Amino acid sequence: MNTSRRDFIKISSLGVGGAAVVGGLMPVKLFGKDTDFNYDRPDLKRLPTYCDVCFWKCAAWAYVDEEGKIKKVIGNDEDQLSRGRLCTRGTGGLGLHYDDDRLRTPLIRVKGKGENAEFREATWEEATTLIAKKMTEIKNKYGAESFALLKHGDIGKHLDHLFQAYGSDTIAEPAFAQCRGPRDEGLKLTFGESCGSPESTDMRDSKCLVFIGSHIGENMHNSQVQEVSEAIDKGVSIITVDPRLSTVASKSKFWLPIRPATDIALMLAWMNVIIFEELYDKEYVAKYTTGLDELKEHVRPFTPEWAYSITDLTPKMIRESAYEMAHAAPAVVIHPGRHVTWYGDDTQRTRAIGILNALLGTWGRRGGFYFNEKAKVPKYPSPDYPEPAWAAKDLNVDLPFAKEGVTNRVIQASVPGTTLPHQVKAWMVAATNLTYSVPEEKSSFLKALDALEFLVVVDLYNVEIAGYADVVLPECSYLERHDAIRASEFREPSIALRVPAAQPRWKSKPGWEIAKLIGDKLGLGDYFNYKNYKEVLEWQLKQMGTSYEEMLHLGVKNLPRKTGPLYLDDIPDYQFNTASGKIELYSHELADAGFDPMPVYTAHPQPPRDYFRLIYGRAPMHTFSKTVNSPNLNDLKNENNLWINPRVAKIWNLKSGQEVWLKNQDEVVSTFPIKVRLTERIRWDSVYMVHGFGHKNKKLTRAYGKGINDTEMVTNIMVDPLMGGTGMRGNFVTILTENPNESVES
Ligand SMILES: Nc1nc2c(c(=O)[nH]1)N[C@H]1C(S)=C(S)[C@@H](COP(=O)(O)OP(=O)(O)OC[C@H]3O[C@@H](n4cnc5c(=O)[nH]c(N)nc54)[C@H](O)[C@@H]3O)O[C@H]1N2
Ligand SMILES: Nc1nc2c(c(=O)[nH]1)N[C@H]1C(S)=C(S)[C@@H](COP(=O)(O)OP(=O)(O)OC[C@H]3O[C@@H](n4cnc5c(=O)[nH]c(N)nc54)[C@H](O)[C@@H]3O)O[C@H]1N2
Ligand code: SF4
Ligand SMILES: [Mo]
Repeated sequence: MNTSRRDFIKISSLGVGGAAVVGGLMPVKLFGKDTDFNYDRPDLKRLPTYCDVCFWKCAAWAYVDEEGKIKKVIGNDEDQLSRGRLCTRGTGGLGLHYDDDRLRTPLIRVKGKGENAEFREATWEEATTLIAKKMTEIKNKYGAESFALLKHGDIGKHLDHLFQAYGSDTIAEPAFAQCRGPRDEGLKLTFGESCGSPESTDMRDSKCLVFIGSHIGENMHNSQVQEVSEAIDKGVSIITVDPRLSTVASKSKFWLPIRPATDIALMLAWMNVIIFEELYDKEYVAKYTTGLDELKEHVRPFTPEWAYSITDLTPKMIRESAYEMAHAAPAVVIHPGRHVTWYGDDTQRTRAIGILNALLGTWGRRGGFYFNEKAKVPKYPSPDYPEPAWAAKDLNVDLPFAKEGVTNRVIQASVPGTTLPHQVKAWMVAATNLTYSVPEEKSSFLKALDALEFLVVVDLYNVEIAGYADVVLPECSYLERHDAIRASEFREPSIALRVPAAQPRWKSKPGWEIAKLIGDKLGLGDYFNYKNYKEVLEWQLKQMGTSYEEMLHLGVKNLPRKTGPLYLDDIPDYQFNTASGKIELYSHELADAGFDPMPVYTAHPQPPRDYFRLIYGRAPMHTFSKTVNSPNLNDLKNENNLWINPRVAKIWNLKSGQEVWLKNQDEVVSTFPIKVRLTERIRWDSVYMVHGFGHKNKKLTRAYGKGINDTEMVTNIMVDPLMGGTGMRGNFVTILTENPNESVES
């Protein structure tokens, strides 16, 4: 297929901004004349940072002029994660610094809750004194464990430290149960380890790439997009399984427009073809895996013909795509995805992906998956943490494979009279917009919010969740703060430094200082034995054989590997970290816990008449709900659209650009309308929108009322019984052409 890297990048932008993948070329005016930026200007200072617009954490340089104004952020050439280029969001990340809609001072709620809340401004002294007082009260009354931390992002590390010093390990983040949890647990069950973040996919050297849902190119995880581009240049063949012609599907040799929720059936059929046509890597399978005989018997009935009526994919297509990957093996990546909480059997779907990779011998092979490595950053000296009586993990009763805190369990434990073994009484919510990121389970979320004795929100913006907070604290943007050393796992270990490129705007403060202020007030000063975070960084960098000064010049430092080779072939007698020491095609661990030892296809409900499955994903220029209000990125896309197949539009008499409202299977109606986008690129049984829009808070002046928040429509949650992931794609919506909210209001 005649695709070039430039085409991929161009299309990856869906029209705008994609060129920024190749660094700083954003085709919009960032700040006046600076689009023709001259980095050698003598009046500019260059300061190291790593991007915080998403969790890839690309190392970058911030350019600051003599007046202290940040003019530009660009990728650090030495960084494996950015390779000198930031994605559109990273380039536009300056908007998080310059957005005047940001929180400016600490706030204390005086009246009302939620959308009607009223706040007054407070000093840091007053706000942190109140927080420390409440934390002490709650600890005395119920134990520190009943104060939960729900967090995401870089501030998480600082607050983890605060909470553990205080005595609470009731900590959870949406990145587990709403995102990568099923993948990580599914891969661990199979290979004894996960693929990590950044994922250890050796895509630059792959001959075949298989994307199951994973929509690289819209999902803009930087080095992955660049490696896929590189592989395309080298003639990789791509297989994409997606009910929607995603960006990467449009660059694929095979686009398999699967009926949503049937992926496991396809994978079983692929296994059937690969095993019975003897296309698997016999030597690898014999040497490194266990359970082939059981797997062979298990998949015997699951022929492509069997899968046809389930998946809507022809046997020919299933066979040919299986041949394609088998012929390229082992230089194949069947990508395990990242946001995988779809249908509640997601850990098992990831197991199926793992097993396919194992059959093709890709794990630990060039062009497949390499063994990654992370730098060890020494812990700054502080006393041991007290041992909490219980932790978030103890709320994961009946979830034997939930190895991290599960957000929904913390929420359920906060509802009065919870059936869970412990009751949560207060939350600190930091850098996560829970009303957007965690779907509600039978409205337990609102019940919990109502019952909490105390809620602190630490955010950049006055986001929806802040309306329920007793105290709101403004963190400054990543461009205004020191942070922990970045030690991302990759082909080589590396460290990267973030220093402030500007002063915190208004009265906002960095996360480390917020943690320290509260810690000091709680009498935990020994845990925060430094004046500022620079001291911590200086100490840590010195231990690592470098220095703060050196890192100011380098920004990022790649270190030699210590854990051995990248690939299996160079390691004699490799033992996997599973009970058997091998890759477990058949999992005794699962069988012993009463679960299917090999993935099984279960039929999930399909949309009833006049309803469509709601599916969602990413736009290349936004990160979730957090960049929608950011000036530059909002310029690129300020609302989401509803993708609808033209055949459906004809029957429903819908026009392109028309505003519609949605109603879901539980009669939940969208707050705002969304504009129709007619496109053949989506199946007729599904509608699609980008996550993160439809903000309800009027203080977000650019984002308010623009489009629909998909989470609002996600009221049916399919919980993964292995690890508590909240499957969000079992929701069906019908389309309303008249404003359903008008009559209620008038
Ligand atoms: N620009 C940008 N990039 C991001 C992010 C961002 O916010 N913005 N967020 C980052 C984060 S944290 C994550 S976790 C990742 C998420 O990105 P991915 O892991 O790539 O997310 P998915 O949920 O797999 O991708 C959504 C795709 O799944 C398809 N899909 C829907 N239902 C089905 C189905 O039943 N079967 C199949 N096969 N496909 C289906 C949709 O059509 C859509 O194309 O993106 C990361 N990258
Ligand atoms: N319906 C639905 N739900 C989803 C998803 C989906 O696609 N659809 N995606 C899921 C996935 S993959 C993930 S990873 C999660 C992500 O879930 P979240 O991490 O909750 O994502 P956001 O909604 O972007 O919330 C980030 C919050 O951090 C704030 N923020 C931004 N910068 C800073 C800062 O420097 N400091 C502080 N303190 N705050 C800051 C933002 O204002 C925002 O409130 O959501 C999950 N939930
Ligand atoms: S992928 Fe983009 S948004 Fe994410 S850290 Fe890198 S440059 Fe920033
Ligand atoms: Mo995620």
